[in-house]
Amino acid sequence: MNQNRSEIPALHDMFRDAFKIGAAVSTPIISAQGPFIAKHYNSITAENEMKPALVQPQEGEYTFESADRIFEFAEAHGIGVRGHTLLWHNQTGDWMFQNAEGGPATREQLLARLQTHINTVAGRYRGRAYAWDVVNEAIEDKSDQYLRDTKWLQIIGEDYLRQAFEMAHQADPDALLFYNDYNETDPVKSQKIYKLVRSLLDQNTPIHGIGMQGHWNIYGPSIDEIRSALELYASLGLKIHITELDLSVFNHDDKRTDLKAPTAEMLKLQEERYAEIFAALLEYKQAIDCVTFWGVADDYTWLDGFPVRGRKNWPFLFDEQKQPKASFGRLAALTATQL
Ligand code: HXH
Repeated sequence: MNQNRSEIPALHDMFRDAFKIGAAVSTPIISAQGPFIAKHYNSITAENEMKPALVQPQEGEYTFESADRIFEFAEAHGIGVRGHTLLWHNQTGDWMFQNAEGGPATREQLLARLQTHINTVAGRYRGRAYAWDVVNEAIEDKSDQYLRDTKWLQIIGEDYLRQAFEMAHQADPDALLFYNDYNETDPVKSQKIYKLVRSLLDQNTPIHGIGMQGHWNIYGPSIDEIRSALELYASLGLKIHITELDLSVFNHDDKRTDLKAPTAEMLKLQEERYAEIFAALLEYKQAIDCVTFWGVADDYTWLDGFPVRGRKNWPFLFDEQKQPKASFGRLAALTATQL
């Protein structure tokens, strides 16, 4: 866009009549890019710094410095915080699942640790996170299995899910509590997510929303698939947050590593996709109350290391110099006419 920085509208302001616009951050990124983040985003999520292994690396040994700084930054700028995440099968210390001898913990032991973890973490920030991803990625990808075969499932059994939400609600009664997952537009997986959340609701579990991660790319999923998933989840009467949006410029099976910059064709496709995806999200603005990008701008994305290590990716609305891309202009035009 051929504009001065001062004339560039704030991204979150473009969407003020629809939903909050968030970004995943880290403490170094907040230090380096605080004013840029505060200008464009009104919600933030810690990419890593509130995950179980980072806040409780060893039993009873809590490291809250980074998480505290993220809350302080947010509060100094009137930005909301989405907590991520209280229970996951990844980035959780091995100690969580082990007894003193290194064998498997018992159900009672693991439930007690879960209770302590959630009480300590969600309780520390009680009233300060407007939402928490309580459980991340508990559904199996293989179509013939329902729940992911994790230590949580093996040791506690299916009710670990309900228990986690009950504990989170007790620790922070005002926070909106989310179930968060990826491949959430897949027709088979989305039915399993629906089934899980339906069963939690049937047991009067305090769950308030579904987090659709949105790790998509410039080729898919199709808008029809995205719309069907939104329709299905909205039919539960819960809120939907898009929690980790990024549009990779590479297809799943593209393993190229030679590009130094996105091609013109990639940027064109990305622009079209951002426009059509946000048009669909605006149709569901009644159900959606936050759309979070899994990063701030193209200078850093977790996709630089996944699924191909060391391969640069350019998934966002702002380029490596923090300048708005053509995609940003399309969203400015879309919101000017639709909102
Ligand atoms: C998210 N997982 C997490 O929620 C977030 O906390 C993290 O910072 C980044 C992304 C997405 C994800 C899920 C499964 C996965 C990879 C990424 O596992 C795969 C491994 C190989 C191939 C496909 C998926």
